[in-house]
Amino acid sequence: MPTPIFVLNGPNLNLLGVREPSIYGAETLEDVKRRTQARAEALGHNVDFRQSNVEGELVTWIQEARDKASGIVLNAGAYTHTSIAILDALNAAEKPVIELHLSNVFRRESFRHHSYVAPAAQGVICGFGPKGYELAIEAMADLLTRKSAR
Ligand code: CA2
Repeated sequence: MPTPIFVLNGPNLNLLGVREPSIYGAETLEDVKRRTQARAEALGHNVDFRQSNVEGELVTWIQEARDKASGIVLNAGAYTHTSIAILDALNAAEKPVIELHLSNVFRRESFRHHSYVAPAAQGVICGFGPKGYELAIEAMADLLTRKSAR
C-alpha cells in the first residue's frame, strides 16, 4: 500500500447529514469517506480518513502526518478560523496541504472569511459540498505526481 493521504476533519463534521442539510448537504461523513476513498483508489492512492472534535487530537494527527502521510487534506471546521496551533503543526509537517470546506465560507458570516490554515496550504477548495473531497484528492494526486517528478 502506498503512503496514505491523510484526510482530517474537525469539530462537528460528525454531524453531517444529521443536522443543517441546507448548508452542508444530506450526505453523512461515512458517505463522504466512501466517495473520498473511491476517488483516491481510482487515482492509485489510499486515504486515512479521520474526524475529531478535539483541537489537540487534530494537532497530534498532523504531527503524525510528517512521517506517515504523503499529504494532508484538512477540513478543520471552525478551528480554521481560530487555531494557531493547527497552523504551527501544518508548517512543521512539511507536507503538501489542501484546505477544504464543504460550504463557501466567503458567502457566510465574516468571521468565516479568515483562515489560519490557508498560509500553510497549497490551495483551498470550498463551496462544492462533498464533491470538494474528491476535488481535493485530485488536486493532491497532482501535487504528489509533480513532487515525485522533481
Ligand atoms: O464548510 C465547511 O466545511 C466548514 O469547515 C464547516 C464548519 C464551519 O465552522 C466552517 O466555517 C466551514 C462547521 C462544521 C459543522 O458541521 C456540521 C454539520 C452538520 C450539522 C451541523 C454542523
